[in-house]
Amino acid sequence: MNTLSNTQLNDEIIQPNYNRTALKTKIVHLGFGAFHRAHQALFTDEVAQKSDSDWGICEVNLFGGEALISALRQQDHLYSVVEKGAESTTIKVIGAVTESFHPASNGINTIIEKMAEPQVAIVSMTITEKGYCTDPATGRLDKNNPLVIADLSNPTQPSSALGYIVQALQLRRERGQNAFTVMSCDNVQENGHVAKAAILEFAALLNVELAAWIEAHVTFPCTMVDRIVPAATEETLNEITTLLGVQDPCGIACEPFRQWVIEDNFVAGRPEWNLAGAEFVEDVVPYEEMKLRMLNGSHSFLAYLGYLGGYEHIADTMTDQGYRKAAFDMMMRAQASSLSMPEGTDLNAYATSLIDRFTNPSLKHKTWQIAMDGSQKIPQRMGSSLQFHLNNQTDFRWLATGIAGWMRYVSGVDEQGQDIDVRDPMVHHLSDICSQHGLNASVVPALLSIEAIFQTEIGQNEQVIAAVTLAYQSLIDNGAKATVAAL
Ligand code: NAI
Ligand code: CS2
Repeated sequence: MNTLSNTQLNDEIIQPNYNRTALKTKIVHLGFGAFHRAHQALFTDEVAQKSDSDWGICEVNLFGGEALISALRQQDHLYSVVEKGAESTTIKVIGAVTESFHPASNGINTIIEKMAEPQVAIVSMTITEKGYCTDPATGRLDKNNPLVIADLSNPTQPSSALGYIVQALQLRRERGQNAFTVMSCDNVQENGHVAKAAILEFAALLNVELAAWIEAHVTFPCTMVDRIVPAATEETLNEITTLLGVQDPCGIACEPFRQWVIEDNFVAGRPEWNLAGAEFVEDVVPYEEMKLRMLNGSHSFLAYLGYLGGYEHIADTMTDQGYRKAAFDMMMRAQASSLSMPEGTDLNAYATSLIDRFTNPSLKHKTWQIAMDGSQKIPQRMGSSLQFHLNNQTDFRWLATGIAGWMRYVSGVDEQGQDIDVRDPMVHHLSDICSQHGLNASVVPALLSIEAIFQTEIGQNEQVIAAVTLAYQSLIDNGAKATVAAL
């Protein structure tokens, strides 16, 4: 069978120019999803292209993605990334992956033993917001999470990322080895701090001495990650086949832009990701907040209100002047105003560049995809800035409309009366509440009372209840397009 690894590719395709057999598995990455393929793995590949780096990655999918791991193995762990700008396209073959595993095909122990190998210096993650098993409103471990309950009662056979990491660290401690760095690359506010708190709390419930060892030996750098990487579609995979001349089931398309800001705090070394454009800084938190509020906050706003308005993709919403203007105002008036950035940061230029990126017609980024897991996303994308506006008594109507859009969306019925396929770890709870109220504004205080999503200072605040109710009523009476245009 012709695969990426046994096919002679066209010279115009950027391919590994280094000796792949010299790479060592020094990173184990949990979450071989769309994003990691086009971000961390690509940066690591580029470092190997530009230096004598020996940093290789072992890819693991803990949930789903078994077929992807199997396909990756069949092509010698090579895969392609297509960068699609508005006018030009570049294709690269990534060579930085050395191994890959899935618990269903390789067993849990194989993965934990890999993480415990002494040369493994970093365990990194893109496991989605829900992978941290935390309460989204507070970022603390959710002890009622079924994965946490199961892993605490059977810690040597874990299923959650936390369980795997703690078990691997337990083995390393037992064997007198050094620790590894745990690096979160998820869109989670203060992702390193959240990972640290969840892992320490989880470990302490098993063994306080282990928790103390982890606290003393492991670091959890925060990172700000950015690149728009929509889920692969049949269309993008066909396009990749045409460009490569061979099928690549692991191929992924993304935008040309990429950014990675990393707190330089690694216990056992790290690749020189700066050679590929990453920035190492002392404090990432302001950059994370900027990106989460301005990019992701307006993305969620466009996802809920765009889907309701009949727009399938983010780029489609940008063709509607009402949405385009509202997204810019959301960025500048609701979000930028809530940030404290290092001197010299030009938030107006950042917002303008985000609108350009959202407009890229080559990227088919579905509003439905971004609308997923809203219970985990809304608190960090809109909650903190909402609190800022309450404290300062400033205008937060864009945030209220975004939250109302989410509430209208999770009702599960669109403006034409068609079902919406709502994906969310809290979907049952949300749909119970929505079905009690129907499409009635009384659902607003009921949803705002979910403390896992809205801290009481927000959820019980009369101004918030009134503003979200007003926006929700407008969505019912006038629909999403008119509500957004009236902002
Ligand atoms: P994806 O759906 O392609 O992959 C999701 C990955 O998460 C899979 O590897 C899956 O195995 C893993 N996963 C899901 N639930 C899990 C759980 N409970 N525990 C452990 N692993 C779990 O999604 P994609 O696009 O790769 O995004 C993943 C995350 O990367 C996002 O949630 C976000 O935090 C971050 N990210 C994504 C960007 C994008 O544009 N796609 C850009 C910036 C960050
Ligand atoms: C999106 C992000 O799916 C979502 O929720 O908002 O994945 C977004 O594409 C990235 O954060 C861009 O860096």
